[in-house]
Amino acid sequence: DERNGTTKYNSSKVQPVAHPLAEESSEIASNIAYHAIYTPHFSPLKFDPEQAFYATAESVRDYLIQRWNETYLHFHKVDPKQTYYLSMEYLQGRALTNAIGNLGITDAYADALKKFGHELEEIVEQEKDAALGNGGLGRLASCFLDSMATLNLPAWGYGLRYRYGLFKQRISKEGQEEVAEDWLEKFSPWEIVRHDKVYPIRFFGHVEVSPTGCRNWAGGEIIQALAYDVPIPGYKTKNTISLRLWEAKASAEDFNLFQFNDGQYESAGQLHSKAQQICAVLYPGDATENGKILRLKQQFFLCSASMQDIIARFKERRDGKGALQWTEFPSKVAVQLNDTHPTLAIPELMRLLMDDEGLGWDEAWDVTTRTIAYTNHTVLPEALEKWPQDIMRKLLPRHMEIVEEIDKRFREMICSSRKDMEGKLPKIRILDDSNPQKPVVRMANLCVASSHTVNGVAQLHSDILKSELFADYVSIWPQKFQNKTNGITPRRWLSFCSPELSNIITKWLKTDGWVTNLDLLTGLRQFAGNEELHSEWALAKMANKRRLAQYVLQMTGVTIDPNSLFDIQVKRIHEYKRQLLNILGVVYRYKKLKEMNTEERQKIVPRTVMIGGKAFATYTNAKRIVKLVNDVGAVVNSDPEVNNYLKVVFIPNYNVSVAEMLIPGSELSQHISTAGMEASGTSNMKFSLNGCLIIGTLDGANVEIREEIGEENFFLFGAKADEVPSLRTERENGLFKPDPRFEEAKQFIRSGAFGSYDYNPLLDSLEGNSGYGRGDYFLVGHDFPSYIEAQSKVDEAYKDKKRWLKMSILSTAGSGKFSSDRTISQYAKEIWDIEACPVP
Ligand code: B1H
Repeated sequence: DERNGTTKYNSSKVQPVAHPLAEESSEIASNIAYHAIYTPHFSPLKFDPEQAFYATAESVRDYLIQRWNETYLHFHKVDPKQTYYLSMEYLQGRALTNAIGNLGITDAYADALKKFGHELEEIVEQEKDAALGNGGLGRLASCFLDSMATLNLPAWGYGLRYRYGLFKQRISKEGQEEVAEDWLEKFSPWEIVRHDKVYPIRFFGHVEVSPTGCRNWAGGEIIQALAYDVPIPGYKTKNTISLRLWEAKASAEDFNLFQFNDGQYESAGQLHSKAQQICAVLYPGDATENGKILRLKQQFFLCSASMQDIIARFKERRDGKGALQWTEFPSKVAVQLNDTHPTLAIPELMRLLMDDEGLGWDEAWDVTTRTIAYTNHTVLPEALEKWPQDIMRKLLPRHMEIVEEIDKRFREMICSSRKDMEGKLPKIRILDDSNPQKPVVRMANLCVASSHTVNGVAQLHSDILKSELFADYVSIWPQKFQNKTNGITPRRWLSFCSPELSNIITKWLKTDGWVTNLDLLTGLRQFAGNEELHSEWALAKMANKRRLAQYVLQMTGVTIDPNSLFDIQVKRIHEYKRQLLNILGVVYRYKKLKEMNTEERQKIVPRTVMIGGKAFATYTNAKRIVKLVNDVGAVVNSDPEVNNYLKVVFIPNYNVSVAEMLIPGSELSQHISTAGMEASGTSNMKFSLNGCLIIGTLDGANVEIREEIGEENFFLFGAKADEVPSLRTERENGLFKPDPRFEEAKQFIRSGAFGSYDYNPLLDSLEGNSGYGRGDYFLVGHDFPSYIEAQSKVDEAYKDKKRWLKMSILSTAGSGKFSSDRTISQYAKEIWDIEACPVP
């Protein structure tokens, strides 16, 4: 090696060896050194943490590729029924800790890196988060992949390879600023480009009819979808499945050399730049006409590439096994739609079956409806997708025809066999022509009509779907509707993010079997009052709190006391999630502290309130909330009278990695949405699993968490879902009498106590009588008094250390149900009808 002796992998005297599957730390070190030299991404002078990360990742990748190949070949040989999870979002976060943890080689890698003078903890920090998602829906998809692999299920994910993921959040004097997140700046070591997996995706064009009446989509523009596979290793199994992300490309033939040579650079590469736009960013704003077309293009791009790939694989696996039987397709393929975003998979499958494979409508419809299942993730009206028919007809003329036919046949079915429902047709049909200026396609209706199963994501949410949003369909297809309460992977969200607590759990349960069988955590209940466990538990929590305090100091410059109660609310900023209720409570607490004398203050439980989350770039009130939290923090934290008793910190740029740091250090977390509005929530499960207590409403999965851990271990407040409509009506009728404490908190902000920014428009949304976003639609005023009282109960409980520790242990002990392994097993059995296919 010609490199000079200053490089660390040289001076370490480790011999570079291309030996991918060693498990001894010395062999691993050799393999890392090998990659530093032969898979180089940097000039060879340094082996700093960044270079070390890439060489380490390349080395881990060798394991993954080996297993991925074996898994693929095994599935190909056994040919089991396989599930394909279609999602516009995956929030993968970092992969290194997870990969070596699932492979069971963490210690060996830590030792290997020591030979180069590096600490594993420092190296993993080098990795950028893959943030190809917005929030819970995207993170759920990633947890599901981990469980599918761990359960050895023949199941895959399909998504898009966005060039820029979710924006990076910066906090300035103005509040939130969005910066493009360049997760591919250096490149991602985890993806494998599949140059042989390329499919043409058509846009625009027209429908041709042949003399025999066959319809065919032609013309328009064609963009290529190229596959990038991200291997997803299961925990303690060889099975390694795939997250296949599509990238858009134009082909060389589409590059007009003549124009280019003529100096017309832009028009020469027109299709290339159009292709680039498709995967440029996650969820571009859809306020403008162009934005809308682009979002619809993205959705179709995912659906068409994935369905073509699924059909190709179906054919590949039937090869040499006799004639193709399309009726067999649903016994080999299950497709799960992660919300309505991939709805176009339905008309695309119909099109491919009819126009390319020659099936008739009835046969194609039968295959499609036995293949597709749909998960609903929200009842918020603004999130229910409706696509203008004119846009769809222009971009996807053949699909619009198919959707019209599905709508027509649905109406005919109702008129012929469900006369009683005829009056409901305008509401339940797929096309909505009620506004002749702007007819739309209702994607949720299309999904319900075309899926064999429709599920909600927590019991309460599924009940609401059946009694409200989809009530009419329940009377038509009662057997379609199911619940699948969400879950989280215990690997990332306990084992790997809090090794301290994990070791204690393993010690007391005398097994680490809980990592794949989370119900075993109930075994902790018998020790919930054990003093020895208490002191170990408290030590682990304290270590995690110190690590978090260190992080907060680094990121915000604010010093927080690890002996104070760590109270956290982290999630996307949305009015229904009610960060405003949280901060109004903080403002009220601050005001009361100011009014106390020193002696009174000394009885107060010191608290550190942390709030984090991103606001959608054009969501004005959400951005005002971010600014308010920061402004309140600035005043409170620098107020010497009270800042020993209260600190308020806005955690910038909340993402998966930040969550892995925050959650283990939390003691109280807030899940305080207006009842009936949060479909499930999944961070509530992560906090609870980590022994953090919840203050929350009876909403989403909170209901089930409270059932599992016991109502005495949950700080409940607020209106119930079934009371919300009448409370809103009451409000509209001017009958709401606000609590004086609520008025006091708002007035304090209006008085300018937190600076000169005009918070009146934000606070005005909590006043008045009616209207969405006005008239306190989210019932902050109604729930404020019970919220304040629940917070007092929190303080009381925290004063009693033994009681708090017991509650904390019981939270972890009661969290077994919320493993995504349980959720995915239920999908596998009750929706997909697939079975494990472990690689021997
Ligand atoms: C959830 C979304 C969502 N529900 C539209 N719906 C989007 C809707 O980019 N878009 O257009 C993106 C996301 N996300 C969340 O799903 C629910 O709010 C949570 O309660 C739930 O836990 C999560 C997973 O089921």
